[in-house]
Amino acid sequence: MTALTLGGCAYEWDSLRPGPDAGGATDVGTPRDTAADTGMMTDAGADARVDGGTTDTGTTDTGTTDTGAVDAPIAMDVIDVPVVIDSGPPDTGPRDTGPMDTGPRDTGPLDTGPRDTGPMDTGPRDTGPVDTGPRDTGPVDTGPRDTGPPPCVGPQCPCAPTTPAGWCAIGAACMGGTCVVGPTAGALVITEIMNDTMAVGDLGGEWFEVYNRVETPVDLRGLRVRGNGTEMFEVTGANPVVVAGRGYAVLGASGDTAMNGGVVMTYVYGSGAMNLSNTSDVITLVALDGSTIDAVAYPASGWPETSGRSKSLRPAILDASMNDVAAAWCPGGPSFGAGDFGTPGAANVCQ
Ligand SMILES: [Ca+2]
Ligand SMILES: [Ca+2]
Ligand SMILES: [Ca+2]
Repeated sequence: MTALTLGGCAYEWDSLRPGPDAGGATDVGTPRDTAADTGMMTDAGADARVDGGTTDTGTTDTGTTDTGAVDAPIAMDVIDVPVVIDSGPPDTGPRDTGPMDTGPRDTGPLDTGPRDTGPMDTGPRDTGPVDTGPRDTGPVDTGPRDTGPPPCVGPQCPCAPTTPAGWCAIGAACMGGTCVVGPTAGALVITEIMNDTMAVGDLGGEWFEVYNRVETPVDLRGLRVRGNGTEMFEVTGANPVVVAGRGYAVLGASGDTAMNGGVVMTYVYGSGAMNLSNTSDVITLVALDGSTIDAVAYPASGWPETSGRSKSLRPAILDASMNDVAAAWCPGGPSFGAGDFGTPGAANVCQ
């Protein structure tokens, strides 16, 4: 038995070791020495060492060196959660109450489903309390006032020939949704002239007809029309004066059907602006740039001239150059309105 002397007191060596040691031949302390305690000068073994890892699941320490495996640190699992962001335009329907909708826009009359994510609402008009999206395209708007862009009007408007909101300037054609500037010469053709009425007075009954040769509707505003002498008027107005593609427009002295023989005018220039002589006269259509779109000059003789019948360009001839000669014209019919003859606003008929 080994003794240690401290401060004059003698202690038994084994009583200072960690854990109880019986001091006998066998070490029964905790942790237990694995080597036999000889109870002599030294304890050949050593108490278990502490592993450097977080948890030791390896083999039991047996000696002075820990030869067991060290547990790998536990890595924290991070689970990615995808976040879906609605990147579509504002919802133009009533406030949605459902979950996220990734399908196309609703087209029904009432939107009670999930939020729209499509690009454009082409269904019926909104009926909800607040409309902040693009302008409705449906036929009837029963909801509050739209706050989207107003419908396009005027010659510079983006064209859309299938809707009434799209037209181009005279001579321009709509290609791929864009008005492509074209030559104005010949873009409109003077096709019919009612210069000598019978059923109604000339003052309110005169009119002439023009044909739009292109498929794109045109806005006539800005068009100037010259007669003989100093006669001239310009087509103006707050609203577009539209001629359908491949369609006819009638410009007349009066918009009163009781005075004009029963013609629905596209544009009324007023009898003070221009008169159409019963003998010889000229009508010239002038574009914004001053160039001539079409002109027709009829002389006092040689051209069809019958009181109560229009001068009608033969229906197979819809050309601004070919309408310069007498042979291209014929007396018009059938009777319309109050009883004069012609086809205001429609394809010509020779009678
Ligand atoms: Ca006349
Ligand atoms: Ca001509
Ligand atoms: Ca006609």
